[in-house]
Amino acid sequence: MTINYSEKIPNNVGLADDRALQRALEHWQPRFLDWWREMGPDDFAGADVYLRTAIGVDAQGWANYGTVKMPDYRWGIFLADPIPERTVGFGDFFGQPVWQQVPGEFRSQFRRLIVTQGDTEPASVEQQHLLGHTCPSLYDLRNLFQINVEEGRHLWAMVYLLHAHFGRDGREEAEELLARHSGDADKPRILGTFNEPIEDWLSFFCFTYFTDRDGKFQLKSLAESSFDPLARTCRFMLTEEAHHMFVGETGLGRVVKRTLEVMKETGSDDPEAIRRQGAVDLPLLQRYLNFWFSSSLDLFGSEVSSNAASSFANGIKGRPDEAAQYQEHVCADAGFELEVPDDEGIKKETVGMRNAMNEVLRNAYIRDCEIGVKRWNLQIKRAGHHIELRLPSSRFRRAIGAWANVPTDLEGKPISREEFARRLPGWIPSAADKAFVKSLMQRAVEPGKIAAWIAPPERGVNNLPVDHEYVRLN
Ligand code: BYC
Repeated sequence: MTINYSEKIPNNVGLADDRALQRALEHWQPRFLDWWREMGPDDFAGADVYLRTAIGVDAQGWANYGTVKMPDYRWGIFLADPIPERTVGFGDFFGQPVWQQVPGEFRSQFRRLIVTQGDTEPASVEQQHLLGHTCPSLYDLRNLFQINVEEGRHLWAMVYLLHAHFGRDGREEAEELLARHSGDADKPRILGTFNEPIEDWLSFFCFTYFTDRDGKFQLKSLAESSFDPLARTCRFMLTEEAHHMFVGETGLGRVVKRTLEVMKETGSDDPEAIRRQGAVDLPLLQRYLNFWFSSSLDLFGSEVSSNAASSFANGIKGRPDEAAQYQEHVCADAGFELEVPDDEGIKKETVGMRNAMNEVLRNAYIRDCEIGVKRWNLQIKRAGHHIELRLPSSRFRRAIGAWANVPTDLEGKPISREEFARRLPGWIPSAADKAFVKSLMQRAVEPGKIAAWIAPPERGVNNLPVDHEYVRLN
């Protein structure tokens, strides 16, 4: 297959003049398309979808909007503009010029991080494979597909780095990114949350709220990297990522809005009464939040991590907004106080700051997650109810790190294993909850029509009306 580079693959990495990169991509691109057809949105290859496509890195005009069939989407490769005379912003090489090539001694560490980042992108597309069939509106269907094609582009972004900077190993890793699959018993995706099924749109909105937000924090940390092509790639990815979190936050806000309308209509906050009207009761929503938040917390890794310490020391992965948010960028002697489990329950322990970088990121992430929850609670309060949605403790239901498999309640208080097993079904979605949510997932595909469990969006996409035919099903 011959590729017309500037036409087919919008890029600012000089692809037309780089034979080695062309050869690697020529080999990989048909495999990517096979993967997309098999694992991407099921059944919508012929649909005309109103999508934005990244065409450059100019803040004013970085994307085009237009109607596209998804397999014809132009997955491009972009690096944000270089920062002149950029220097290493943290760790042992602080203040030295950044690197345009990967230093040999850090090669495997960089490869591991780029592969882990790359692995999540196609994983999320796989998780969302069937959702199109049960979309609550054409507006939502379009947003799902927008996210899917952009996750595809984020995979391209990581594959570009592997092909351009990691030689044969990189090419092999790029193939493997298409060979592992979400939830596959033999070849699962690398990180836990990306093997969780997303079978309904409530999960999809939780995933885009919580899990895409992990993406924001990880990408911001990698955007600080001393390996400049990685930093610039991630900086540009963040432009697209913002929309994914917007879909999550407004999606959950619209669910809350509809539930409040039903509570008003029925004059009751009884979950059964709300369910009879085909809406999501708030305790049910709370259980979904508990599930996806606790799973996404694991994505930051262990509280104490020698990998994180050496990534920071070597200038490989920093903290989000390192220059603006932190005073001290070397962190060689600083300590960090952690709460860890012990026989008595909880004890405090001080570890080296560099070893605690995963926890530093997790804490910043938690603060960011709280913003949306506050907004939804304001909606609830304004409607005259005293119910509050809450994020569970970061100790609750963890599978990675110091709190892995330590039974606690939602407040993070250690409890017995028996009590945990008994109460867990009331804390995360039960089989009956999931069956109920599934029963709500009736497809709405007439322009302007919205499923009964969610309020319409406040505005459409790119100044178009909400009832625009965002997807034409052919
Ligand atoms: N599940 O020292 P540890 C996104 C592994 S989301 C399974 O604790 P470390 C997106 C870890 O890999 C952002 N395994 O932590 C969102 C390591 O394994 P190896 C994705 C886990 O090394 C939505 C071992 O445990 N990007 O973009 O500091 C849609 C010990 O690790 C988990 C990144 O994560 C887990 N939850 O790792 C689409 C950035 N957590 O290597 C896209 C790249 C840890 O010993 N990754 N492990 O076999 C990283 O920066 C780091 O690898 C981690 C922390 C953040 C994962």
